[in-house]
Amino acid sequence: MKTVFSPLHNRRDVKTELDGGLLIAPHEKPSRAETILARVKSQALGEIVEPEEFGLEPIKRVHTDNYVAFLENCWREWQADGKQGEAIPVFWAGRGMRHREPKDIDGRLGYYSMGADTSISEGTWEAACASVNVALTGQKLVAEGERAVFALCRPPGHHAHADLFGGYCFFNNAAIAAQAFRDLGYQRVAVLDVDFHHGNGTQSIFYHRNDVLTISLHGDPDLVFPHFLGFEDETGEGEGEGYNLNIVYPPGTPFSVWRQGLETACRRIADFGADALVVPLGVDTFEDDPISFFKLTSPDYLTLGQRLAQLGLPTLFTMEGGYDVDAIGVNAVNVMQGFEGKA
Ligand code: B3N
Ligand code: MG
Ligand code: ZN
Repeated sequence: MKTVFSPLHNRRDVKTELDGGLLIAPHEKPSRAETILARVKSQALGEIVEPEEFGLEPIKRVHTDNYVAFLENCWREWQADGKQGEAIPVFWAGRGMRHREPKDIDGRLGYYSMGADTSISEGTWEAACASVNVALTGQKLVAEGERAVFALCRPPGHHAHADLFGGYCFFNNAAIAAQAFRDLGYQRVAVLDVDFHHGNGTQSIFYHRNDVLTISLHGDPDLVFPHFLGFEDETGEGEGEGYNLNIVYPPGTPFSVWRQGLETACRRIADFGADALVVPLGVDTFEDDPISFFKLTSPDYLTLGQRLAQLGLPTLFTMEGGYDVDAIGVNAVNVMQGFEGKA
């Protein structure tokens, strides 16, 4: 299987993540992608491809023009305002307030974000654009006939809404790739999010549509991020009614239970008649992940890959979460090797 990778992911190297009232060292860090790449190489998974440049047009099929402009200019504006640290939102439009874009950078940071966990600094824009190019290059390779491609995206994307960043995400790589499949003539695209966290951005982007089926298996949002979306009664709206499926699990969930949801998801995708599959892949479902609470083990990721392959669809994997850096290379590449038939 080919892997698409961009060294430009390293341009995102923030020093802060607001957690527990402290500015801690970020969980989402460059070594994550480097570790996965090293495993791709050591396992000889396949060719490693640099991304093509796709520009902003495919991004704007999913994200609003104003949000894209905000991300492009945020760091410059923050610095021009004389701020000393990294850009972190601290103000939001609470209930009863106006949801309109303010002019100043503090207001705009709040307007375009869902939390204060995700700092912005020099290079975030370049890395986020490169991550989209990685996903779109993978999408193009699949459309050209590759059975499956691993888009080693960093930063991740599945939390990003049309006009919101957060949860370490800026552009929704998986949603942009799914839209690119549609724009190339694929009629029905399925997105199966197997990251520990709800794919709230992807759900939101396609919530009113019946041409992109969105499914996410995740930790109960009553207990974990993203807190305000991802419940099982969210099934889509309007034409999209019935085209969103959330499968929610409690702390301690082992693979034997999680895989029942995977089975439900796979049957739904087959019924839908998908002609392409995008898999936002997080390995923060791992038993030793520092911020999550599922109990998957490394061999379980082989089984996951095998099951996804049985769908028989052209498949694009986009890398999302996973923070046990010692294990993410093995676990992510196990999915690819399972997909290719390794037991
Ligand atoms: O959820 C957290 C969080 C939880 C536990 C932590 N510990 C135990 C130190 C620290 C942080 N933070 C909110 C932001 C999480 C973003 C999730 C990103 C992700 O993997 N999405 O798929
Ligand atoms: Mg998920
Ligand atoms: Zn995650």
